[in-house]
Amino acid sequence: KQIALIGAPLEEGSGRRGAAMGPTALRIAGIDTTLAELGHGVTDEGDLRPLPARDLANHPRANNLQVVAAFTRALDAAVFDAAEAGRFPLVLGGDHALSMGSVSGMARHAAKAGRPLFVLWLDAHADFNSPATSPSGNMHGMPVAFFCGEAEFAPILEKGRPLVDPKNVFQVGIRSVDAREREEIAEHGVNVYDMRAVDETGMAHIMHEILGRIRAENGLLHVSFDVDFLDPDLAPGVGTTVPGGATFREAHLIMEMLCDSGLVSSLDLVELNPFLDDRGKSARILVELTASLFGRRILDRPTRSA
Ligand code: DIR
Ligand code: MN
Ligand code: MN
Ligand code: MN
Repeated sequence: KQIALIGAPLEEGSGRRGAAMGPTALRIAGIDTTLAELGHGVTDEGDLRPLPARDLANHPRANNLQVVAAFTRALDAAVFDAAEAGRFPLVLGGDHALSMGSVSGMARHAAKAGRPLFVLWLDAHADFNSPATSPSGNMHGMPVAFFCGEAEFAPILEKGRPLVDPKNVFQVGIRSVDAREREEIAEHGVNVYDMRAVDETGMAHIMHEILGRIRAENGLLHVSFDVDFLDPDLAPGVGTTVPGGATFREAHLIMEMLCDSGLVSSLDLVELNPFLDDRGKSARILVELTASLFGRRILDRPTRSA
């Protein structure tokens, strides 16, 4: 594959400092060399540094809207351009508000190709708040509502942009959902596999179900990986840890099955906060998991189809 690394040092969506150091930590942990060693062509496009979107009014219930909007626009363009050029956009975050831009860029790319876009959301949180429902006002809790067309609270991207059908969103690992958010995800038909579902049915079964549906509909798949999907013992370098997260094996199996499926067209690595990390541990785990998504194997074995 030809992979475009796109740095998005956004932290203003998260309500605390530190996530802006994420792209640097992922580079220091060797994201570029690791992917190159697997035989991929890797181009590092560096970090986006957009100026705040002064054309937008700030919003009392959407903190730092101008900065988040600027990154959304810059990523929408950078991810779309990379995908159109036949490259795999890999976004180095940055907080999860950046997915407003990366997913929107992929939604435009998919619409142009006449294929549906699916999103696999690996997270402790559903991120389906809007300014009206959010208890915090932090925009990293709003990206799914944004790219599904719910949080149309500001003209961040042009009207009529391609949206993602909430029924094409699969959330895995969820274990912290706000009250109004819970009603919203049910109302809109988001496919949620919370940690209880992972415990009861197992990751392999869940992934077969998800990948089977995407393959049947000839979809493109965007994967958005929030560090807090993982258990905090494994990955402490994130601002919003929630106990009871995915184990290394559960996360690794997802990556191996995604790799075998050949369906993944883009990836975000988000919410890494190196300031809170334990000697680069979380950054290194993200690089390991990404390597598995891009073809690193334990042993060669016959591929089971989804
Ligand atoms: C909470 C926390 N649901 C909020 N969200 C996230 O502020 O909306 N934490 N995404 O990582
Ligand atoms: Mn998130
Ligand atoms: Mn989260
Ligand atoms: Mn709604």
